[in-house]
Amino acid sequence: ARMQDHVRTAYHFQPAKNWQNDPNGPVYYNGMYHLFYQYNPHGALWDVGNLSWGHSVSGDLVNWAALGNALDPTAPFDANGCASGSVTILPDGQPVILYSGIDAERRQVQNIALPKNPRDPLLREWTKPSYNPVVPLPADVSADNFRDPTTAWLGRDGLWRFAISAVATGVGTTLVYRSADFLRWERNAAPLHASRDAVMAECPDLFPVAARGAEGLDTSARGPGVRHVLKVSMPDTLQDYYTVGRYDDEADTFTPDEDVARGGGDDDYRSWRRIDHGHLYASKTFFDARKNRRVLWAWVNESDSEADDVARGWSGLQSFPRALWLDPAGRQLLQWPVEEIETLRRGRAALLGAEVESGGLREIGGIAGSQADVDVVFEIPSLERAEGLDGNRLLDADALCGEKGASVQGGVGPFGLLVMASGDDLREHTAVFFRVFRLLHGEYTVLMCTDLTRSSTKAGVYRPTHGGFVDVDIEKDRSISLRTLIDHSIVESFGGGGRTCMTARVYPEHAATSSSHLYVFNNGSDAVRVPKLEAWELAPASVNVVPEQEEEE
Ligand code: DQQ
Repeated sequence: ARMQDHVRTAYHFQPAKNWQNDPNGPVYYNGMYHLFYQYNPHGALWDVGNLSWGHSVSGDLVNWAALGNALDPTAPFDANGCASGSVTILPDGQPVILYSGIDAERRQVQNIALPKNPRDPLLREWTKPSYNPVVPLPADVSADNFRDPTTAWLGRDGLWRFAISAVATGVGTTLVYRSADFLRWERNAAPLHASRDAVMAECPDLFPVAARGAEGLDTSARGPGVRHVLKVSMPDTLQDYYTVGRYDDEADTFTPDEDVARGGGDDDYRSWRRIDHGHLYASKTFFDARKNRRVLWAWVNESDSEADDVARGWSGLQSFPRALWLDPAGRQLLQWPVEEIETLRRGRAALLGAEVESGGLREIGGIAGSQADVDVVFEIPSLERAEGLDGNRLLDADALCGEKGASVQGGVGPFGLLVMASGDDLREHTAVFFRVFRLLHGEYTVLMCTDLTRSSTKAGVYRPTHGGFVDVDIEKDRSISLRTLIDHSIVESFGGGGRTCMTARVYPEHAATSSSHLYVFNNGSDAVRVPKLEAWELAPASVNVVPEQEEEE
């Protein structure tokens, strides 16, 4: 029998074993959800020569059945790895994979793959046509900087387009290719977007959002009432950035909305908004026609040591799938765990109309704290004692959360949750909390933090403080909500109704032998009210469970 693995999650997507990274080709097809993912079938660590596409299917985005690999590096055009890519459903219902191969000469090229048997409802086997690559490496693009094609969309001229990351003549750029038949592709002279940076932005995603309402749109949607989001992943900061803007569907260019460009200007992705202010990368969305929503997946890697990953035999999670849409003001995305998570809810604990005094700590008992879904609203009776903040610290949320951690007494806040806490003495705990500041000109701002400094007593674990401001009008609202999903070694938090999201990895040692606790705390100077707190224990989902007899290969 295998040793109990207290780091393994209960309802997050993981293969049964080995390394996974980027989500690839998520799609709703023929009544089923598919998730492909970057997978090393040979071990728990990253290995560029061993990039395959793992493949699982689900009826509900919660329970997953593992299928055989969809792609392995077997052909001359992907001999050194099948890197990231997407799935597009053609108008006749035919799904197509578009992916980056690292070819026998180590050039990055773009390939397609088709279902071997189009009548197989599970799309188990994929064929890579021998005429690949469909897009060879362009002359002005460096060999190792041309990858991660998006889901394609159809223009009003009847041509397909996809976007892809490249470094072209030394400039980090997102290119657009067009095709009438999905086989012969031509590059648009103008890039979709370029930065002055020499760093390649990975895993681009361009998708439409409705100007109003939470409904998602098909990737080819256009017309009045449709706006677009461009998202990229930056390998130097390991963060995903996005901005809302205008996509010109004739010129195939994207212009960020001016009021969204923050700090460095719109050609520096790092000044854009963040998909998540914690530990999350390589996100990718798809349109879910079953529920008319757009859903985001993302890779959440480990932050303990490689030796630990090898000992456990696996590495990497996918974030819990999130529905996303534009906030009513049109400036930012709202993200929220897909509602199917509620099918896992079992025991419930609640606080209704409680007051948490200055220095207060209240346990939310009666449910398993290591597998929980917490939904809480904090009401702020007075902003009078808010701490002052210099405006230049607004670009510095991580550091600010470091200086003003959960145990540093403040004015309005810190208040929030302590999760994955050891019950005895709180020796180990992870704090997710808010702190309200008053800026010099009198406006208020809300900082959200996930403080990992006491998340684990184990040596060699990365324990940062994650921070982000929450774009709400606290003076008007006088309350702020927090939703937190806890799953053994991952804590995903959604502040202000999904305006600011924060994912963290935690490795508490107490969880190996004892249960984890959940608390509400307030280290501000005044009491805060908790008009509503509901917490549910979540049952384990069935995620890629391998039948006993198949376990040894
Ligand atoms: N990982 C993939 C690349 C992508 C990077 C390879 C992002 O295609 O650019 O596994 O994590």
